[in-house]
Amino acid sequence: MLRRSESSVATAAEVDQRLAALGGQFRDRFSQADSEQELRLARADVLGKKGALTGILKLMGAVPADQRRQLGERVNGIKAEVEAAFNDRLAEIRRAEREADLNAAPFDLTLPGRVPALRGHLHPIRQMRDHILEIFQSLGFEIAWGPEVELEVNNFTKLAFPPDHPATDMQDTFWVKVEGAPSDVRALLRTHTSNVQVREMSTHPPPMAIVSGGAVYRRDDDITHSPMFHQVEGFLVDVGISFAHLKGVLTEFAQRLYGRGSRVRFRPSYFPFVEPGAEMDIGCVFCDGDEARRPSCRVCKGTGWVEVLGCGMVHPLVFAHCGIDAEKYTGFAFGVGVERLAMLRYQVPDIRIFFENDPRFLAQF
Ligand code: FA5
Repeated sequence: MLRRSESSVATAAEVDQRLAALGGQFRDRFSQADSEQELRLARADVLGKKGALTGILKLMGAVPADQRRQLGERVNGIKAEVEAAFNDRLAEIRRAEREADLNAAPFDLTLPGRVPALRGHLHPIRQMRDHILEIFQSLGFEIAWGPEVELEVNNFTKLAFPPDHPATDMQDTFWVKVEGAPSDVRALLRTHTSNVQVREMSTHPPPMAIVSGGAVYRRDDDITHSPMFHQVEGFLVDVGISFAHLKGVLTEFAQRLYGRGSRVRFRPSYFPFVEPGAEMDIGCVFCDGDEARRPSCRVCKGTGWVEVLGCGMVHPLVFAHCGIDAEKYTGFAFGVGVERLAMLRYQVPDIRIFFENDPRFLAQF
């Protein structure tokens, strides 16, 4: 076993030996490094936590005091040489990179961009909504928008829904809590786009011809009913407007959408905010009303017709609620189901497919 003085001597000799071994080999490593990353790795091999010089520095504590100073100066001198060699090589590498950049072929900002192989597009329901709006715009209607979270007064009350009307039931409607509001101020996810009628008629004097589109919400769910779906609402108010105008505009709309030969029919129906009221059906494109296929057709349920919109003459009560003189003005209104029209146009047999967002389906539009 070595005595303490012998072990110290051995350590001094070991430091000496290791310094000699380190010699100039770090210079070779640095000059072989071609990138900043390689250079930094080479530096870590010398000066990093487990580096050769760091190991030597750790031994210095065991070197006898009388030799420590001289040996320490040598070690520090080598450390300074390593740093200087590293900085010189780093400067060389950076210079070379800059030169390579300058000599590279110039980047042409005017080159056309690369077209991605797969391009997205608007959802088919959005395309359909926009198409419907465009048809009405081409017939002279202006576009207005309304909110999806609406006050009860605009969604039901001013549209003359009696307070106990089934559409206002908890089963039909998604009510929204309004923090801090008085108990008679209630809000909901709008159940139809007819709220836009109330908003526009309450703020603009006639004449007006307006269309609006967007999402609406109901507690509905089957192959032709979805809890979230889209409607386009339209209304026209002026002096002398009759049911004949309504039929003319909606028949023209259906024919522009489905072609001149398309069949439409109007059936009397009830909505609290129109009088008289009607529903417009379009001939079922799935069975085409064909005697053999019609009875088993799931989409038209054997009738040969699919209901696409509700409509009618604006009720005088609605005019009164919105401050319009019902003695002077008359008007018609309609609300179209966008998904229904899209199902018929693209022959999609189940409304839910639109919202599953399967790329194989969406890519077809
Ligand atoms: C209404 O929503 C009335 N606001 C329409 C209206 C406007 C009538 C102006 C008179 C004047 P209705 O609930 O029938 O009516 O809905 C209109 C259309 O929306 C329906 O013809 C149907 O095409 C579509 N629709 C109704 N419920 C759903 C549903 N859950 N999913 C998909 N489409 C639906």
